[in-house]
Amino acid sequence: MTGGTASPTLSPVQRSESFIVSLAARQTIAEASATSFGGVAAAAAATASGAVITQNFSASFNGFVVSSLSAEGLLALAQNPEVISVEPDRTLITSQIETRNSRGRWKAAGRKLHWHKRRSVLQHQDILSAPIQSTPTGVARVGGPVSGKMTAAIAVLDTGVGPHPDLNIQPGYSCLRDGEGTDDDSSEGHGTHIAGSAAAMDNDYGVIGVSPGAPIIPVKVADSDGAASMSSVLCGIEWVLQNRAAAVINLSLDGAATAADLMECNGAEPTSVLHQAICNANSQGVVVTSSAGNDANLTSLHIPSTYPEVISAGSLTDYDGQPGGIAPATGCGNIHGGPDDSYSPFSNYGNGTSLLAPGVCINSTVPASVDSSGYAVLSGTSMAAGHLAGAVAALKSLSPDMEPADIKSFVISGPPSADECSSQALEQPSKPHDGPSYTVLDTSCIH
Ligand SMILES: [Ca+2]
Ligand SMILES: [Ca+2]
Repeated sequence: MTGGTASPTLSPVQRSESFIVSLAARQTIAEASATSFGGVAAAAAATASGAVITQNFSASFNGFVVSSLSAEGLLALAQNPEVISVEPDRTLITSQIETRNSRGRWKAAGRKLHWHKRRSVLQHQDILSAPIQSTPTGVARVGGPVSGKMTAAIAVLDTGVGPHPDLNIQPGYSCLRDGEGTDDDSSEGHGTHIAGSAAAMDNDYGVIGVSPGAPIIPVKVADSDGAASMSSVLCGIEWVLQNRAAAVINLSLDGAATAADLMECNGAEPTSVLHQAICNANSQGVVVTSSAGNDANLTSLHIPSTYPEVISAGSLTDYDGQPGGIAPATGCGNIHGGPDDSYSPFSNYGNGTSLLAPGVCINSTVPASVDSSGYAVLSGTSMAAGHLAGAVAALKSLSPDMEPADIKSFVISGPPSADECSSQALEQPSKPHDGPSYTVLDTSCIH
């Protein structure tokens, strides 16, 4: 719903419990509270609706989240000239589809390790046996871990991350306000698994990520079922930008695109608040990566992957960490990944898909509450995004001043022409759907 004089349709949005209000850029939050919203608040009070501002935003976008808004208050807000848009809060879900625990797979158990911190429910698991470090197929398939000091932090806006000793987890933030902190309490270990593909540490146990040991900033925006409200996702982006907490934000989340989502940032017609927030993150040098989604349909119908300012990963099926398509399609669990080195059948495709990265039968870190070994196999475009986020963090670590648009160009098309790597032939696997082909993530020219 846009502001101005147009009469909004109230029926669809009245079902929302809260609304996200975007204000004109020149308007500060204080001014909004004192003037524009004061008028609305008065209207709300007049109808005894008890509208409450629950979150304020200034770094990701200019605006607030309001709850308990009456129909009259909503109408007044939408017609307020300082209000750019009012959109109902909506829900995104995590983009992971399959799991298989790795319990029992690791017979060459090596050293013992301690979890650095434990949730109370894990306290009986004081010491765990961990496997000797191996390079997961997905990390090998994209060219292996990048060498160098990985200093660029990755904010994983997800179900939480860890605890996990094979990850360099730094203090983060929970937008859920559930008192549970930033540990990953999802049944699959979704956020933790993504963090491992991106940045598991190079040590003598477990796995190694694309950007080994890069700081992981857990930002919990999704509940244990993998559902994230739009306001929580915005809260996470706001926190990262306010605190300059990370160089990369990964959103392995998927929601349905609306007409507003397809509008340009800062254009004549307002775009969605999430889109504007991601553009604003870009303008502050923060790269946003995402999953294309697992619906086997058009990426352009999904957020955040449809936004041009996001780098989004579709899923490549690979079973052996090597190109060539010679590995048997044994798969894992019940996943139908299709043949080796092909576009995964479940992956979204088409415009908005930036590139492909491995997303089938990926072994990575999970909390001990998911698997006592600390490692498990998952599939989905979420996992593809984990590899992509790691590659972007490696680029930002080695070239801190590189702009988000240049990083997107690099990971899709290879380095600039002046680079010694520029003549590399970027692999384009056959496509199962109508539409363009995509290159496969390749770390070999990140140095
Ligand atoms: Ca490791
Ligand atoms: Ca292969």
